[in-house]
Amino acid sequence: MKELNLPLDGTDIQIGIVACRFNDAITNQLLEGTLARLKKLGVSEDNIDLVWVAGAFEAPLAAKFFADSKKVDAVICLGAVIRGETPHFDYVAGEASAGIMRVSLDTGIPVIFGILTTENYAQALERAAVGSGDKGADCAEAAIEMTQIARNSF
Ligand code: INI
Repeated sequence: MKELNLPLDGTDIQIGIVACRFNDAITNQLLEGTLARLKKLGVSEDNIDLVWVAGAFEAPLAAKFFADSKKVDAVICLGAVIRGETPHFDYVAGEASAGIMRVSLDTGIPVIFGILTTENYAQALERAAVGSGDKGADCAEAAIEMTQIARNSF
């Protein structure tokens, strides 16, 4: 058995970030955590492109534009869909997650699912907050890890 021990090294990795304006206070927390961890892992600010979209429903297509450009190694989608605030939670959350997975598999570019799906606003805040859940930082790590796997596995 050969186990790959790939470095969590972001040097020379290009990242695209799709950020959702809907629930932007949550998205900004996620973004802060993502940017801080990308920097810590060695990703240069010059190698990060950020685009804002209306909401989670738009995230998959924006991710596809990034992926199709071939200018990024990975895309990170950040946002929050909160059940208590919308009767169409299942549609928005379901399409966002299915769309993101589809873009990832169709293009071969890792698209990281940093869209929180929670019962209420407090849960979303807790998971996004840099001092506690810091889901944004997890997404940064996942993006670097998947890029290293894509580059080194086969
Ligand atoms: N978009 C979100 O990102 N989060 C939500 O909680 C949400 N709610 O509650 O509806 C939401 N709706 C907007 C949607 O993503 C689209 O932007 C909109 O329908 C236009 O296509």
